[in-house]
Amino acid sequence: TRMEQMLRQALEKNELLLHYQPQICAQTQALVGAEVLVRWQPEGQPMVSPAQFIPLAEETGLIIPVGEWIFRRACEQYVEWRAQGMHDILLSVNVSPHQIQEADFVERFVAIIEETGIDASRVVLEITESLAIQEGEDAIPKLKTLKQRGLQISMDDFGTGYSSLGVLKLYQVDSLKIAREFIRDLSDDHEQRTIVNAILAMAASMKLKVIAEGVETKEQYDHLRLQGCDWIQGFYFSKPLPAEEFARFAGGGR
Ligand code: G
Ligand code: G
Ligand code: MN
Ligand code: NA
Repeated sequence: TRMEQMLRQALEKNELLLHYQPQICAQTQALVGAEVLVRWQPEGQPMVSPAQFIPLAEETGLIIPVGEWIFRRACEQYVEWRAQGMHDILLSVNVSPHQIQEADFVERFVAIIEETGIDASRVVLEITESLAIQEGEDAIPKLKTLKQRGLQISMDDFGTGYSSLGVLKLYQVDSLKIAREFIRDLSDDHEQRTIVNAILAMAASMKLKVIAEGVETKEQYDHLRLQGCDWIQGFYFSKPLPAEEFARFAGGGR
């Protein structure tokens, strides 16, 4: 398709860019991390949402070079920020199951860590549970190897799809992200509140950090903070920001 051809060229034409969404400590409101979110701005065209082009990249295999570019660029940016004096926050990068399934996934990611010089313990790989990753049982030793290199693993969109308690143990995740769907109706839906409270209690007993996504209101933030949620990500604190704006946010001493 035309869009596939365009995406194929996007890397060489330098049309991909990264935004960074602040992650905030619920108790202190200090900046604790950034989620890397890719953007595609084709020349002379409107911005294409990753919700559209990531699935296309996955179908066509382009997710491999695109995902590698994203990880390298994000690590380079992080190292640059540290040299400029930014605090040593966490850097969370979404990783597609298709990337993990590649035979040389671990080697490629380790090489990027070494080449960029980023502190591996600051890197969080956000994985999503899916049939693809369940079937590829070799994902588990791969993630284990990366954990031994110091990286952290986070389960994205927790509570949707196939994610379960067993899966958290299996992948030895360090943290989980409560899916936006559960946060949305938090203030007025008793059932959603029960689910979120149960996830928080379960995570605490498993000694997992919890980050809530899609937090847009003070009511949602207050509820999560009082229930012991560790970190908050959402428009209430900030939308995803271009690199320069993120650096300003980080320096602004929230
Ligand atoms: O940023 P936005 O909310 O529009 O992202 C939409 C979807 O695209 C989200 O599900 C997000 O996880 C995914 N996405 C954004 N950036 C990346 C990325 O760098 N890699 C992968 N694999 N998915 C991404
Ligand atoms: O699926 P994943 O969690 O990787 O994607 C995160 C997506 O959520 C990003 O595309 C980002 O733009 C979006 N997002 C982040 N904060 C909020 C929010 O507070 N509300 C809504 N509606 N979307 C958000
Ligand atoms: Mn994510
Ligand atoms: Na998510």
